[in-house]
Amino acid sequence: FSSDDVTVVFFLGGPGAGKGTQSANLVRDYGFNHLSAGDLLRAEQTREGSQYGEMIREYIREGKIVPMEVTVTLLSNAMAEILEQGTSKSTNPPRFLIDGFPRQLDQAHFFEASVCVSKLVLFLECPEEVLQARLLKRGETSGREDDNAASIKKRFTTFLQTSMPVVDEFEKQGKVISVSATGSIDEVYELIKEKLQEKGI
Ligand code: UP5
Ligand code: MG
Repeated sequence: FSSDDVTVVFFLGGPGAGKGTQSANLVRDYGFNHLSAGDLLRAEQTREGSQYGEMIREYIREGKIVPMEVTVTLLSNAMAEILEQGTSKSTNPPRFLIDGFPRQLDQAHFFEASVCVSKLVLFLECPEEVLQARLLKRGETSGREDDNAASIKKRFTTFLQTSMPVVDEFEKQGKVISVSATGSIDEVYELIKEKLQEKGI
């Protein structure tokens, strides 16, 4: 896709930072099409006949990053489907909010070279203690296999070691909008809206 035809915003932040929660607000108010890489991987994991199911389950439980061929294919297929079926929200050009991807530098490079160059990166900043508390609480009811103390720790380590370099690189390109995500859901959303407005969105 050409970045003239579609607007891609990557939505990054540690595990439990609130990407999914704030995505719902952004879809409602800005006409974004929301694609969560984690949700797409979990759907593929349980899809009948998928050859990747077991592999995805193992990677997610260990907080490791699934090989990008799988993730990028799921994302670009989902984008194409939305555009082809005309189910895109009504902005022109269509906007895609890509939640939880790219989590590794080579994945950022590969996606931008083969699918689409991003316009912005929205980054939710949040300390580990806050993330851990949110995820342990959600784990009481979420049924997510990675919402337990051991997996949360691994997810956070992967985030720091492997995913933060992606944010740092986009920061150098001046593309990152960084928002503190420790406040309430409404407070965080207010900050996001302010910063988007500064960027003319
Ligand atoms: N909550 C949210 N905001 C709050 C606030 N301001 N105050 C108080 N509570 C708040 O929120 C998490 C919880 O916190 C919820 O209970 C919410 O109510 C509350 P949520 O909005 O779900 O946060 P989010 O950032 O989306 O957290 P998530 O757990 O989805 O983050 P992850 O990045 O860990 O998960 P994701 O699904 O993206 O990835 C899971 C795994 O898939 C990865 O670990 C990896 O193994 C794999 N993966 C890949 O391999 N490649 C990819 O490209 C993507 C994923
Ligand atoms: Mg999420």
